[in-house]
Amino acid sequence: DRERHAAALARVDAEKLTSGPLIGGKLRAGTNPQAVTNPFDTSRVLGHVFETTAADLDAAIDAAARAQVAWDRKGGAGRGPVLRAMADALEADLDRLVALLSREAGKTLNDGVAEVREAADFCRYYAMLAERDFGGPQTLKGPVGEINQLVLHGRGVFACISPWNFPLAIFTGQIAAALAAGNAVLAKPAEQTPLIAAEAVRLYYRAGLDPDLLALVPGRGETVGAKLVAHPRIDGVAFTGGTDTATAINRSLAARPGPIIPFIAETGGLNGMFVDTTALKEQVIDDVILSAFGSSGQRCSALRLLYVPHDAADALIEGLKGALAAQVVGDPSDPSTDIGPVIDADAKAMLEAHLKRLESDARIIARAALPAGADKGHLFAPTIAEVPTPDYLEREVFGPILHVCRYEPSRLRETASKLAARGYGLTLGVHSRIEAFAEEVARLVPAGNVYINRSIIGAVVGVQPFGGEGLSGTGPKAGGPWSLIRYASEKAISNNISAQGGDPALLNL
Ligand code: UN1
Repeated sequence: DRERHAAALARVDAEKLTSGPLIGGKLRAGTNPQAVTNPFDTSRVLGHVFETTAADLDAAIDAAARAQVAWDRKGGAGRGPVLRAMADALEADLDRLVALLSREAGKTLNDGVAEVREAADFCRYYAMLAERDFGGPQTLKGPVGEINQLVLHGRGVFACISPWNFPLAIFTGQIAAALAAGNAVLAKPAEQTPLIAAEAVRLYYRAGLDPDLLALVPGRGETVGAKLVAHPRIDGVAFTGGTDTATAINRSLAARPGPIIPFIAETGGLNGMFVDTTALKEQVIDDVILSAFGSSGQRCSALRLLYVPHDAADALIEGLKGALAAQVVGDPSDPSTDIGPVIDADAKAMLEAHLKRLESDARIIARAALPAGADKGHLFAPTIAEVPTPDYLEREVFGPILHVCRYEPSRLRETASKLAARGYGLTLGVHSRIEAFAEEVARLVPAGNVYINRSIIGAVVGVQPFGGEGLSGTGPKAGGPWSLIRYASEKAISNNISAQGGDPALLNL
């Protein structure tokens, strides 16, 4: 594996990659070229991205709206095979995609492999939902003399706006859901990761998707993203990213004249884990390190706040210190690295500002060591801090900082309620051998995903449908049985067959 990865990295390094508006299968000139660099070593330019113009957006929407009609008519069973072919194409290109994920998004090789597999899983899972009679017609029981049926259609052209932290899996997964339900898609990748997005779109084309059904429209949020969601001909928006951006999109959609369209949002979390004195210490330590520092803490599912009972706190903190010291921080494309860089200079500056706050009103417990030359990119030393209050964090701090809070078991309710009052609801962890404890915590803290005696990251498609509520998003969850519903429009057709004296078989719609 090592040699395969090294060879793929060398090939990607030798290429000059380009991303830009991909419309009808063709790369358009776009505007405002920007260099795309490696977050571990910003002196290394991987390629360039060209921003989408307003005219490009219009052209993409024209093509998409035209192509969508025939795509919707194919029905779920007709659409599934293209998504399955996409899954195969992703797997066939695994080495190259892992290399790109490492260079462009700073992913470790293990995270990269997991991400390519997740992207393929989304495609196959949504293909299965589509093929399993998605769209109907489903006949519903009603009065004698009437046929009542429910049918689902694609809504039209969906805007899919995706984040840099899963630039392949979430990018591909949103598109797969929208396509499976019968839509065409305009996909806007994160500004930091346009190259892997262009690869994914080219793979969809190679898998046999009509290129008019999927356009790539890269660019900045405040220009391309804003124009996209304000466009009068967009029929739905799927967004994964920060809570603030989701709020801005919501506002823009509310101000839009014309049709009211669905907004599917998966946003940030203020994810807690509650440990009691019956928990198995070694397992807690492993699961906490993975949950807080895996992917450099750059997952919306990542652990931010660990609540430990007073009596177990010192021993747990000691264990966490030792485990953090054993983590290797460095070049994500080196197979021995556990924790790579954060995504960009802004992310690092935000973490440094937060660290200053921790130094003044909390207590730094441990920081992992950085390798020599760490400042050629955006490495940030993973940090554990003890905070004085259960609601110390007002909002998500996206990166490798774990906050530990001691609590008095007799005041569990109060502690948990303070976290809950922040209004997020994404992931929640519990470590305990007492079921009633887990149940109580899960009652007190809202969460879309509750994990008991395990890590709180790495939701598996089809097994742990992923997504939250409140400030964490709208649902439907990704990778679950109801994932496609809000991408579709529902039509109930009621036909009074007695008035026509007809044979139901002839009237079947
Ligand atoms: C995200 O970080 O935006 O469960 C969501 C997990 C991943 C999270 C993806 N599926 O860790």
